[in-house]
Amino acid sequence: MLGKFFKKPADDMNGRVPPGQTLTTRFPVLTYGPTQHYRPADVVVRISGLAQERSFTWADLLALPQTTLTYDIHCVTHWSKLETTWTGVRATDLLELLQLDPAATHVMQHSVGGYTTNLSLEDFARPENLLAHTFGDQPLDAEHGGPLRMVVPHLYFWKSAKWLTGLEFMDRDQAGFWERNGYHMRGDPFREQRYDDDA
Ligand SMILES: Nc1nc2c(c(=O)[nH]1)N[C@H]1C(S)=C(S)[C@@H](COP(=O)(O)O)O[C@H]1N2
Ligand SMILES: [Mo]
Repeated sequence: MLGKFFKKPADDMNGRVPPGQTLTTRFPVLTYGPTQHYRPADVVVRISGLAQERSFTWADLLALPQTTLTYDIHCVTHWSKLETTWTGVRATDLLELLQLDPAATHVMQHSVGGYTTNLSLEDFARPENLLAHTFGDQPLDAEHGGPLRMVVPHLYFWKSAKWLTGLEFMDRDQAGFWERNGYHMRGDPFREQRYDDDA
């Protein structure tokens, strides 16, 4: 089933490629349901739950420091893509502007269309995580979550919500869309945490 675009890595590149993954040079689209279409003017990231409520518009986000980072991404459907370059606002830069309730330990990402996915605060607050609007040197395509998506590269890619609309802070871990449907609560690709019964 390995087609033209997928190749098994010759080796794991000294641990760079997680177990059970094959490399692709394409950029597959993985969406449950339709691609959502919304415009930059409609982008609002709403902060809710155990944090002082506030909203970030497109202009607000672009006024924050912008960071460009290159890293590998890993989808639970067994493809990995090396060296993807993204630009956006670091999750840690956003967090500095928020007033979190000290009880907050987890965060739920919300998307246009109702997709959700959960993270621990520790997994969210990593300096490589971006609220990204640019892929390579182009505005992020709608099918990949543009105008704005999360990119959380150390976890399987379902943990990176496309068409981000909200971050809800919580005092316990709650399952998002795929997590309710059998996926792992954390999703570390290097531990192959694909399904909820994986260690
Ligand atoms: N809103 C939303 N975000 C989503 C998804 C989705 O269906 N809806 N799919 C997730 C999954 S399973 C993956 S692998 C990645 C795919 O991102 P891509 O389509 O840019 O490759 O987005 C994640 N974020
Ligand atoms: Mo996925």
